[in-house]
Amino acid sequence: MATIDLWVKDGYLSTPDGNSIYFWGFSASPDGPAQVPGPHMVVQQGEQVTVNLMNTLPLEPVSIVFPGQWPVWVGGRLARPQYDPAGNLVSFADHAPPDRGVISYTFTPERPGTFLYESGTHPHKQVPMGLYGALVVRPADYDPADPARKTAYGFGTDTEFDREYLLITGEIDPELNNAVGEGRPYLVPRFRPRYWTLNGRCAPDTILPDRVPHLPHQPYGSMVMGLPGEKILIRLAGAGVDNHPVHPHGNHVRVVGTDGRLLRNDGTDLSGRRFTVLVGAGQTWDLVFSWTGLGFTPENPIPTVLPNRRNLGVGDAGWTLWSGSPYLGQKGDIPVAVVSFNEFGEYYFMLHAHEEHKITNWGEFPGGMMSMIAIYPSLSPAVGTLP
Ligand SMILES: [Cu+2]
Repeated sequence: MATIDLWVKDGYLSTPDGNSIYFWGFSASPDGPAQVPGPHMVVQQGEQVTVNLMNTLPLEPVSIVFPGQWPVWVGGRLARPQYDPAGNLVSFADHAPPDRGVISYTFTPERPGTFLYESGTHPHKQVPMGLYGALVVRPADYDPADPARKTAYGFGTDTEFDREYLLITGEIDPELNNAVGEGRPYLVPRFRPRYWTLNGRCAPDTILPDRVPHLPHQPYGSMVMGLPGEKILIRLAGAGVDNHPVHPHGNHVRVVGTDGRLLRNDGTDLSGRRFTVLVGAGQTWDLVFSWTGLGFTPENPIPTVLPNRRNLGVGDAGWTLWSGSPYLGQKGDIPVAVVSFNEFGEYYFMLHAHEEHKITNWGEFPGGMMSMIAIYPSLSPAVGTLP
């Protein structure tokens, strides 16, 4: 049995343009900071999960809904919607009352996959305020020590992976956050994001490591790092209200699952390669990606065919992330007027929302929903490991 304790708190998010935005988030401990997204929940198929929620907000009840999980129990009965005395729907599930109220949910995940969890109380306000996170359900036969059983969907499902990343999309309209923080009304139809986030961060903060000290409320980075030929599992989850075309620049991914369902119909493999994956609001996608270097193999590491320069992180001074060499692991000549910023010949490809107004921070490029896929000549085995 897994037990997960979450505290609802407030705090201030940091954006790369210097803004500081009031938010609500889940915290993994009574003394720790609220965070966006909430702590990753990583659980086992068939194992009972209890989530205890403690709500420190002074005025708002808060609940959690677990899309894709059923039944969810509260105190020995099914979780059920909550209404105020006037009969208005307040929550889609039993909630923790404001000012240190508590609630416990219990469920047993039947299927492996990637799922969201989020507030079911005033969700038009509480979810954009930051009360969301992701639930990863490991298949029952998951064994990270056995390559055939280190999978997203179980032995024999062709979803083996070497490293895995969880990228959760979201949007921030600071007007909403400010209004909530100041107790002012806010018209939801006027929702107009100024920031678009991956794991609660805007580019270029997205490429920083996990748990950098200056981003206490945004602990998860979203740079996808791997070695040539490795199978890299990217779990995408759309926690916001908008749809985002996520584009792993210059690379195809194989889509193997969606909404916690393996893309397979009996014996028929329904997985397929895509250049851009549209992450719908509330959807999840599981992608397996391998960078093969257009001919790279460990036996024949050089020369690779040079990736198209338009697909690499090459740009104005300050935005070149490429040594100019086709030889992974070495540095070479670079195009005239660009500067090398990589450390040991690695390749960087952008991973970004292909609606390009979303790769800005309040109108300024670069920013927003953008990260990098980095292919290194060597990398620690600990990189790309979820708890
Ligand atoms: Cu692109």
